[in-house]
Amino acid sequence: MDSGGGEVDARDRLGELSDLFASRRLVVVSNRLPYNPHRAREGICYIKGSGGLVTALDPILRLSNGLWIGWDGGTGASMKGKRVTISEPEGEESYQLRFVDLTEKEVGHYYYGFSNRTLWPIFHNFIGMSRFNSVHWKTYFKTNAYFAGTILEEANPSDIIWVHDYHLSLVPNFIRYQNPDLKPYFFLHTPFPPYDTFRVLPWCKPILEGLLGSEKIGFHVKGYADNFLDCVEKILNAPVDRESGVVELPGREVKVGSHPISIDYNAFRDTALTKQVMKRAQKHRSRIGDRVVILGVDRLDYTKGIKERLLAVERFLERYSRYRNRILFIQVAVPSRTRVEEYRVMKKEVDETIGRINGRFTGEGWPPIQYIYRLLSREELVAYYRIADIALITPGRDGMNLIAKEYVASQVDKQGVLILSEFAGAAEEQTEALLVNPYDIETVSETIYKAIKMPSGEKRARMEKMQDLLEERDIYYWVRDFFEEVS
Ligand code: ADQ
Repeated sequence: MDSGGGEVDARDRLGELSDLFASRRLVVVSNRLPYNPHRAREGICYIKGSGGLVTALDPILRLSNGLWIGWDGGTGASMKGKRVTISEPEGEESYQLRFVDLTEKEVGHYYYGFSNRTLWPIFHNFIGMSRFNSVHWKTYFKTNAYFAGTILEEANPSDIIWVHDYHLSLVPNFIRYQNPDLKPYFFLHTPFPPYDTFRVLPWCKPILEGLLGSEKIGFHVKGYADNFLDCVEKILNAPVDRESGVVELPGREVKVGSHPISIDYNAFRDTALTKQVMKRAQKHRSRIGDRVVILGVDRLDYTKGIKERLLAVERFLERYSRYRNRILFIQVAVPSRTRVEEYRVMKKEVDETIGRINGRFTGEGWPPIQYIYRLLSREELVAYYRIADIALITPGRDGMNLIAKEYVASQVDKQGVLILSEFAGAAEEQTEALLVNPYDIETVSETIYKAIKMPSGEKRARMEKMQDLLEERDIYYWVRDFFEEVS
């Protein structure tokens, strides 16, 4: 996704906050850098990632002459602690990347191990999937210290340091401990679990202490912030003020707030209106005919509820037999964390379930499920959003879920229906969606029927309300809202 307008656009949309970033350098820290280095014949080239965070922060970093610190993702073009300047596209301000170099072993233990086999499942309330391994923890600790060391080398007290996500939960305290003049901000992109879940983690205390090195900690929704405050109170015995969202520590306060992340609404809407996307969408339609298109898009992750969703589609086909051969469920999945055992097992299950359902319901050569297992370009993705009569977004647990928002923004004809899990952070704002419990297969299948039967006027009214809110609370609103009280 490209916002298209670059720095000028970002200035406009950041409002007064653009002055803050123009006068104080923004230093973003995340596990992965926004650009992936690749070895090409003419040297190393940098390919921009497609995530929402990159899209939002790229123009802000440019106007701030900022710096992004992170790992290169092991793309094979080892950057060994290098610093490079991103000066493309021509004519726009540049900003810098500082590479944090990780060994294979560190990647295995810190990233695939503690981050993705311990914290990821426990933060999503999948306790049974969490692995507790003290070697992974030690490497996580050391790697966080290493990231913090890099920040200490690069940053100065006038910088705004913004650390992102569960991979780096210890970084804020490491920074503050070594240089109290540096004041890091933190945003967690996953949910934060309730006390009874979080306390199961043998390292729950140092994780909380690590996060509390921040000036402010942001969560997507109030429920996650409340869970965090509960844990701080019960595990660390620290006084918290729930009303104002503050943890009181000796000599300072940590602010805790909810700031739902969003998307570049205008960019998605504009992409949906391009000739290129319309052509693609028409091509799909002429292939599919007037069948009802139901769409699921996810990173292939066990938290996204793909298996249960497939079972709900199967149940729908059982219950509403007249719709056999009259619907097409398109599941788009992007490969994810394929080195982790749980993800490989899950992929096998999804493959088999799709095969079984297609085997069972394929009539006259038309299988009810089309499965696309790869990363799509922005245009390809938006073309699918455009033709989807129904988006079936049913994670078992999800910090926010940007697909739900991208679907709404791309619905320029306002005739789509969003079926959304009540366990996604997005459900708190997208209240005009049909909200479902993704584990209740029967009700999800019924809701698909309800969505098919929804009158056109109701579809339009619901979609307009969701679009209005999203247009106002886009990704720039998220940044403004998070940094509102910083001067
Ligand atoms: P994710 O778990 O990665 O993010 P999500 O919010 O759904 O989940 O974002 C996925 C992104 O990947 C979307 O922008 C989407 O367009 C893109 N994507 C997915 N499948 C794709 C495909 N096949 N091809 C191309 N692009 C694809 C984490 C949290 C979420 C939270 C975000 C942001 O788990 O809950 O919303 O961070 O904070």
